[in-house]
Amino acid sequence: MKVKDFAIDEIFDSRGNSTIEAGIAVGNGFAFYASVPAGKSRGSREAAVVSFAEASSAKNLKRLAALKGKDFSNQRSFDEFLIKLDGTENKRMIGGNVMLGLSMAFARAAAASQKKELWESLQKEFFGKAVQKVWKPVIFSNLINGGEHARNDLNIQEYMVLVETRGDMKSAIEKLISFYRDLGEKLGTMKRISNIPIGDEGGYSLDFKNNFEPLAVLSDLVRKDGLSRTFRLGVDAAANGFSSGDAYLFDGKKVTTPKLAGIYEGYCKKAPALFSIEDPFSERDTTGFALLSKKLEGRMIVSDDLTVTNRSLIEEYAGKGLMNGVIIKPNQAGTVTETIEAVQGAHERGIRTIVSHRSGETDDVFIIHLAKAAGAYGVKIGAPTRERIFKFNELLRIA
Ligand code: 2PG
Ligand code: MG
Repeated sequence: MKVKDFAIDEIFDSRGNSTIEAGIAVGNGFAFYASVPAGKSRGSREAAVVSFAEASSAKNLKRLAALKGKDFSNQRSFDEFLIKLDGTENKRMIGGNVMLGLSMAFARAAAASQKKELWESLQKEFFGKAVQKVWKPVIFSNLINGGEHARNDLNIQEYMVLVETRGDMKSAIEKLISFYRDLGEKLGTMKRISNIPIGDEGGYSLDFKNNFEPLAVLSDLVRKDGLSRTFRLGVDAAANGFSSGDAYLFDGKKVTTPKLAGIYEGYCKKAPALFSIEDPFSERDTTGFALLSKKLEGRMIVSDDLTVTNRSLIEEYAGKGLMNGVIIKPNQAGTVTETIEAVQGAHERGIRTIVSHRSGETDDVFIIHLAKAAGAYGVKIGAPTRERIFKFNELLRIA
C-alpha cells in the first residue's frame, strides 16, 4: 500500500491535555486517522512522548516526509521503516506517540484496502488464524479511583470489577452499568455526599478510611446485587506512585516489601473475590513481584510499569515467575507491530494479556480491535461513562 501523505494534528484527551492525532492518506485518495491516549502513572521505560510542538516541528515533518510515496507490503514493514527512521532506543526522535498514531492509522488504511474489519486484518497478518474460536473477554472496569488518578487519600490507584462476558456482551455491560449506578448511590449514602467526585477514569474518587475499605464496599455490593458468579474484583496498586526509596508509604505508614506482600495477602483473605493485583510493587521491586506470585498462587499478579509492553522484558520476567498476567498498552511500545510482539511473547509463555486504555483517553477504539485480534484474556477500559463509552460500544459491536 502506497502512502501518499500524512498529517500530525493536535487534539485533547479526556483530561484536557494535548495529544496527537495522526492521519495517513493512501493510494486511493482516502485518509485514515488514529489518536493516541496519554498515561499519568507511567513506567520509566515506556516509549517517549513528545509534545505537539515537537511532533509538528519542521525537523520532524521533514524526517517523516520519507514516508511519502513509499509502498509498504504490510504493517510490519511500515513499522520497521518508522523504527529505523527514528533510530533511537526509546523513540524520542520522532516520538513514540507520533509513531503509534501513524502506525494505527496505517493499520486502519490496510484493513480498509482489504475490505476487512480492523481486528480481522490484524489477526490475518500477525496471528494467521483466529486465536480463539469465540472471544469472551473479561472486562476490567475501574469504578473507584485513587493514587495519581484522583484527589483523595487512597494510595491504590484503581479498584476494578472484573466482569465475565461469557458470550453475552450486552447483558454483561448492562449489569456493569447498573452496578456502577448502585455503587454511586451506596457511596453517596455511606459518606453522606450528593456530588461524588469522579476520577480520571470515571470511577468515584472520594476519601476512604483506608486502602481496604473500597474492597469491602465492592465485595458487599457484589454479594447484595447477586453478582458473585459474574463479577470478581481487581486492583491496580500502581505502586510506583507510593514507593519511597526501597519501601512504600501505604495508609500513612512506611512499609517494607514483605510487609506490603502480607497486606495484599490479608486483602485476599478478607475479600476472597479479589482475583487480580496489578503493579503491587514498584517497577524496580522484582523481589516483591516474585514473593507475591508465590504467596498468591491461583490469583492473577499482573505487571504493567514493570514490563511496559516490551517483549523482551515480558519474556525475562515471565521466566523468573514474577507475574501470570500482563497489561498491554500500545503507547508504551510505540508501534502496532511491537505491541503485538509483546502479546505473542506473553501468550507463548502462558501469560494472560489484558489490553488496556490509558488514564487520559480519546474516543479511539483501536485497543478493542487489537484485543479481539489477539484473543486477549481481558480488556481494561475504565468505568462505563463519558469518553470510555466509545470502547464499550465497540465491544458490543464486534465482540
Ligand atoms: C494504568 C493506567 C491505566 P495510566 O496504570 O494501568 O489505568 O494508568 O494511563 O495513568 O498509566
Ligand atoms: Mg497499571
